[in-house]
Amino acid sequence: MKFLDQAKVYIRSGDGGAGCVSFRREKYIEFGGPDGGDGGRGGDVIVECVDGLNTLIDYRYRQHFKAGVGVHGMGRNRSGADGPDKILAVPVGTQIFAEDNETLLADLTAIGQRTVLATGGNGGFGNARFKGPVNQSPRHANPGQEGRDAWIWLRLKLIADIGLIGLPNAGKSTLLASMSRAKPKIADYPFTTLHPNLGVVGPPDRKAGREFVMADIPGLIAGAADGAGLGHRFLGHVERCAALLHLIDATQDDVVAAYHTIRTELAAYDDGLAAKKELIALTKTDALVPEQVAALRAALTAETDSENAGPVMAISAVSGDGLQKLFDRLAGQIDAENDTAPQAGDSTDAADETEATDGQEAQQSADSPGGWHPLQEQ
Ligand SMILES: Nc1nc2c(ncn2[C@@H]2O[C@H](COP(=O)(O)OP(=O)(O)OP(=O)(O)O)[C@@H](O)[C@H]2O)c(=O)[nH]1
Ligand SMILES: [Mg+2]
Repeated sequence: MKFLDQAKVYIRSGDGGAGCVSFRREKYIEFGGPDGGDGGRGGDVIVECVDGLNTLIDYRYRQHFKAGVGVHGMGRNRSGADGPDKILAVPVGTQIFAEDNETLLADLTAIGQRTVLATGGNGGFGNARFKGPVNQSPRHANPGQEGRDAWIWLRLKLIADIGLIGLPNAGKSTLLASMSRAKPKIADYPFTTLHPNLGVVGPPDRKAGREFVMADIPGLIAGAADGAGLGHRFLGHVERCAALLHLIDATQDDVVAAYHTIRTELAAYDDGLAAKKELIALTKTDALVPEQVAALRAALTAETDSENAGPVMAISAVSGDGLQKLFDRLAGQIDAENDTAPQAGDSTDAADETEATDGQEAQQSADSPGGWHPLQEQ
């Protein structure tokens, strides 16, 4: 499936149906009276987080989403049907921004989470509602309220447990391919990977048990903050990882400089990312003799912040050396992070908004159309 992490779409909630003006007129019935029904409510536009998606590619081909309109009320006190809601299915980790691409409207981080983006218009009251002791044959009814429309941005930030970072050609995709069933493109030239890949990593000994998700993103180079290479564009996808795995190619000339290049770019992107727990692994050790590997590890250990990073590991994605140890450390790190991280109360926003919608319906009054500002509730 093609990867797309940003899309702009148009949404419109349904108009409410109009109320009806009608009077009962039947043979042998003396006092008919008003019997115009209410209009139906327009449908909402709802965004819902679903399982089994990891791209927004569907939104490249379809950009307009309109909820159904409410049906008009009819005589004999028949109310119009409500318009059906329109549900936008998005992958976990999608954020919804207003048209300015800055104002965050919703952040969907758990499967099943829903948020109403635009509430449908209320249906108008039929003339039966306006009957009173003074005016017993009202000849007016309310029109339905109009739906709301807006352009919004969908932005996907993948949610993986481990994010792979490193210079181009460091062997990130090779490691993902050897530890999971993902099949990213691998080649010995820089910028082979042009978009993030995800893989479910299981234990290298293939015994059932612990699994986690690892994300491979395109390589970073010096000056990425200023747009060099593919720039910082994909770093957002590792923002929410429990930990980063920094891969350093052991066969290059200066491993310490490579380490600092990436650290500088992380710091330039965001302080939060630079402070994130980072494990460091020297890779391609199959191409070197053990003494060389030991020397490089010592050089790197001296440079790195061992409190954050811990001991530098040595692995080879090709021969499989060190992968079991790497797996154990990554799994341990994810567990440690999950224990300390506060449990996110994800669904509260969505629940609040649904309640608000119900409240608005109750508020509807004949004269003043209930105020509803679906795109302003921040
Ligand atoms: N000998 C050896 N070669 C490796 C190892 N890991 C990766 N390589 C080689 O290194 C080259 C680059 O590997 P990739 O996995 O494409 O590197 P990458 O970090 O994903 O690179 P970009 O996607 O361009 O950022 C390929 O030719 C791989 O075969 C390893 O453990 N040992
Ligand atoms: Mg790659």
